[in-house]
Amino acid sequence: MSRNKPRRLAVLLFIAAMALWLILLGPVRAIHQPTLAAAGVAPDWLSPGALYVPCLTPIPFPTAWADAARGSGVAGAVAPLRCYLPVLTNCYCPPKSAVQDGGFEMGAFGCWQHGGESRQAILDRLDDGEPPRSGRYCAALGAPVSCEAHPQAEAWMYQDVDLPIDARMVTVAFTYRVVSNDILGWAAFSVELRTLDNVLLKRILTDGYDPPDRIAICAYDLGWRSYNCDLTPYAGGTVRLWFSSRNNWDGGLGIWTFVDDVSLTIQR
Ligand SMILES: [Ca+2]
Repeated sequence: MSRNKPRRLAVLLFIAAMALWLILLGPVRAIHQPTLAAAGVAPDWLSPGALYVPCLTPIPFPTAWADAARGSGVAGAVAPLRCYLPVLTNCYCPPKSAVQDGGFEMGAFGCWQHGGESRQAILDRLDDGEPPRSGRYCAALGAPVSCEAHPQAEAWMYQDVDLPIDARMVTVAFTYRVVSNDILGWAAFSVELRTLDNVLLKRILTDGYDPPDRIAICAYDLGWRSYNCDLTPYAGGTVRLWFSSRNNWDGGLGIWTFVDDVSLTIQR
């Protein structure tokens, strides 16, 4: 019995050391999200929606894998990267003075928060089979529905951004494509500027099918549209860019909207 004690202790110490290694060292990875967004490629260990907590930041780290992802083949380059400790739940993306993956080219919502009763998805083909506005992917808020009465429903997404106080001009720009069974008022695509508590600061855009005769047409496709808006008065704050596609009332006929190329231009 007494001879087994040291062995048991050694096994326990070994298990404890392995557990410590798994908890503290195993999950640590180096990642630079803007680099990923530019490359449009995420390494296979990066789980969309995972929470990445910044640790030693910034630290020098070889970027050979990032260069390989971009296809440049340049190895050995060194750049300051952030070190993140992945844990299990939602995405942690500190607000930046830029929209992170505004083209949705990571193929996942990533830094975009999203929700609602209607579909939220990142698609490489629109529901009619056409490609996104640019690149390989775009976001879809809502899904095609039959041209009949539906309950009130919404799909939304947002990203928080920092608007630097020394900005001389701040502009947000995006493209969107509304397909609506109903007329504006009953159904709409909306973009808003909000506080981080979701208090409305500015209605950036409300759009939908708005014919003079006010007669709805099933699955009316408004095509890709571009829009930009001056946000300079809000420089110096952290704000929320909120996108929503909404069947406004019970009995509405439905709407779905594609979004791509969301960007923030800051002039100093
Ligand atoms: Ca895109």
